[in-house]
Amino acid sequence: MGETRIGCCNLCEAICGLVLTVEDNRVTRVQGNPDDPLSRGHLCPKGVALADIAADPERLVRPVRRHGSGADATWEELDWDEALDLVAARLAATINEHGRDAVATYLGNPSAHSPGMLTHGTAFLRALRTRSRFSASSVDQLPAQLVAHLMFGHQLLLPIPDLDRTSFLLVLGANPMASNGSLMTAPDLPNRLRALRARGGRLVVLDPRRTETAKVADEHHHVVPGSDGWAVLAMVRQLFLDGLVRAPDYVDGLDEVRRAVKPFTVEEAERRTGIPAETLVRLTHEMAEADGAVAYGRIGVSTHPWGTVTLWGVQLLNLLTGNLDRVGGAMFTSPAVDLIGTLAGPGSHGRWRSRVRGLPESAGELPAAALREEIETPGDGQVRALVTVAGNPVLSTPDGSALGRALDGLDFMVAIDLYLNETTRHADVVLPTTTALERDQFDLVLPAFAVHNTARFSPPVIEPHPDARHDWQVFAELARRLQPLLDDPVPDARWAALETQLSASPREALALLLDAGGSGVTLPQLLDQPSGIDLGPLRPDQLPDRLRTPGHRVDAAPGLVLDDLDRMLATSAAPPPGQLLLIGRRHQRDNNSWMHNYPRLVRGRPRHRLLMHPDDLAERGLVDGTAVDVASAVGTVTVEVEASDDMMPGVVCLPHGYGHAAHGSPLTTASALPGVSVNDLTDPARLDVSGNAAFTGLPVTVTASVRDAAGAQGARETPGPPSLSHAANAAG
Ligand SMILES: Nc1nc2c(c(=O)[nH]1)N[C@H]1C(S)=C(S)[C@@H](COP(=O)(O)OP(=O)(O)OC[C@H]3O[C@@H](n4cnc5c(=O)[nH]c(N)nc54)[C@H](O)[C@@H]3O)O[C@H]1N2
Ligand SMILES: Nc1nc2c(c(=O)[nH]1)N[C@H]1C(S)=C(S)[C@@H](COP(=O)(O)OP(=O)(O)OC[C@H]3O[C@@H](n4cnc5c(=O)[nH]c(N)nc54)[C@H](O)[C@@H]3O)O[C@H]1N2
Ligand code: SF4
Ligand SMILES: [Mo]
Repeated sequence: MGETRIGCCNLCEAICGLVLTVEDNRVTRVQGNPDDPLSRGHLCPKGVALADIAADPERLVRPVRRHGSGADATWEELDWDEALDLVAARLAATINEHGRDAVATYLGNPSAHSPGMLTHGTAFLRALRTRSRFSASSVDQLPAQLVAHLMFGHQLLLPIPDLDRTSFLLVLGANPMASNGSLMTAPDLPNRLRALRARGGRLVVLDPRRTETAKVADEHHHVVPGSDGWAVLAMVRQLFLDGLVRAPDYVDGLDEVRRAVKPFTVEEAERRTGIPAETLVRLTHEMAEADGAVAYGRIGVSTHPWGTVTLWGVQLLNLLTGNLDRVGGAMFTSPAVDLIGTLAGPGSHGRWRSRVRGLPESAGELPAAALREEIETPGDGQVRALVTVAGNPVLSTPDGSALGRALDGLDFMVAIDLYLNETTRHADVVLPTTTALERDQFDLVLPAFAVHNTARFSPPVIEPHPDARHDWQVFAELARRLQPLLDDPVPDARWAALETQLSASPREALALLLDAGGSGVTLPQLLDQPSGIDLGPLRPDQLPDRLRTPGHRVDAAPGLVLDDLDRMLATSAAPPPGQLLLIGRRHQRDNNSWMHNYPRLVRGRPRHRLLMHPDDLAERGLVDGTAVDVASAVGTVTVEVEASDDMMPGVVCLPHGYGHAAHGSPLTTASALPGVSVNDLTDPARLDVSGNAAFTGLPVTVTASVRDAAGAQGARETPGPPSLSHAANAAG
């Protein structure tokens, strides 16, 4: 029964190919596509739930406008023209009265997975011309982008593990068995890791929790959260000491690196990280001597007080062991569409500063952790209107509760989103868009991070709802309606260029980008081969040509990073007395803060609990399964605790993206789900030098709950806005 269509999943970076069964314009079956050259039939439970997104009766298809607020809010449906005119008029009024920076934007994670966002959303942002730009990048991968910008000359020149050919993979702060890989597009991770070990390769994991990935590794070491920089820099130092440095001749700054890592001895690293000194020495030698080795660090070392330093150290390990740009090492991809030199700029840091805290922009954006204060602090340039796109910063950025309160003080907020969520429920107007299965779907970004070069285009699998619009149509309409209302419109020549960009559909834009990419792949070929085109394994020996630095040289010793070493050296090794260090986690069936309203994904064992080592429970007289109060400098939440000997003693763990009930989610299934928002505890003052939020290693206390267990579902209202006085020694 039904018709078979080839499509793809856009929910995570693995970009799996799908075979879908469609009956009466409904997806009735989702399977992995065995003919996809990258995903080879892989599918995870979230991919199956793609069908639920398109069919969900609680998903918005028409614009809605809020009347009243908080629990009393009601939502009125608007027709598209009325809604778009209203939004353009309110944004124009704010800009005309208060200036362009008075409109802030926040782009959430799924915007990277929508072609229309990348082709048309970017044009809309350019039409707004605001410096108050925020996104999920600064609660995610900003340090990796900054390191690539500084060392290799472009924020997207990210070295990718050559997973299918490496013989030594060192993983820091990533759990690809649950996340399916990130800045390493690698669907079918379990089989790829099995193949690594079958060919005699080794997998070594450093993580404060014995994760699903650690459990399939050859070696796992617990590491004190936030301390990884000591481990990697001690390994770099060891390479120099033991004469193992094999850097290519296009590298500058090796002497500075050698001097800078002097204080990072393996003995001190042992004190800081908990990893024995002799283990660090051995791992250094194993990596240097392997036939193709690569170190890879992700969220656990990116949302980290020293994310930039640590990821710099990770790239130094690859570079100095001769593994950059080498088969089996850390390699650059050759995607059909090259974003470098087309849609993406080279990156930047510190070209301007945030108004309130003076934080430097990075990659043209300000830290998401600074959005609340920019809304609440009066004065010139105060943010008075907000545009969110596919995001949920109330659950996903530090001290989200305080941000939620600040949103109610805005003059105007519009959200471009599929749902009323914990953030968009504060909006005045929500403009919904079609979902991935209803639009042309192709990846502009993720093939640039993939472990194998492929290209793929998927036409719509089902017809969109007749009242729904594509995101690119919404962006184009908003930009066109805004322009004539501005006292100071976009100058003619620039507007003409934007109008050209807005009037091509994403499909047409793709054809042009493919031409510019020079890979030889054309749109007709992609349409002809819906399972995707195999462009071969990652190619070695692209350096130094591929580098975007002046003179095509790697800068091994960027000043910004070296300066931050002093901040790291100045911290004490002793953990705060009586406190535990909080880390996060992901589960295969969670997807950041959304998809909790699909019953098939939330079934089963509870996943929201605080994980704690049994010794830490015993020491506090706490009992497995009971409610505990978890308190940080920012707030307190009450949640059930679960004993887990996977945890490093002294470390506790909560997932992000929960706390729907306490944050007023109107969605039936999600709001009935237990759990709290970890970002009611995280601290906007803790930042990496890039401006990225430092979620990990947050000091907390855990005590038996003073509230009854029934209260264990809610976040407690946190008293007043937190003090930002410790911002100066942020991330301490
Ligand atoms: N403490 C802690 N906090 C974290 C993290 C952590 O590890 N620990 N991780 C961080 C990371 S890595 C990320 S990426 C962020 C994610 O945080 P955000 O990007 O702020 O939010 P998401 O949870 O991804 O919410 C996505 C929203 O986009 C909507 N959406 C989905 N698809 C589409 C679409 O096609 N079009 C439109 N217009 N909307 C769509 C969904 O309905 C949902 O409301 O969270 C961060 N927050
Ligand atoms: N199922 C699922 N898949 C996802 C997502 C999802 O929400 N659900 N989100 C997607 C997104 S937006 C992203 S960015 C990626 C993230 O992809 P990953 O980085 O693989 O994500 P996590 O599973 O959060 O893994 C982070 C690991 O870091 C560890 N960690 C925490 N602090 C430290 C530390 O200080 N040092 C070290 N060494 N380790 C530490 C944690 O214990 C955890 O195991 O996943 C993507 N894939
Ligand atoms: S691994 Fe990611 S891309 Fe693949 S099916 Fe699951 S959610 Fe979709
Ligand atoms: Mo992310």
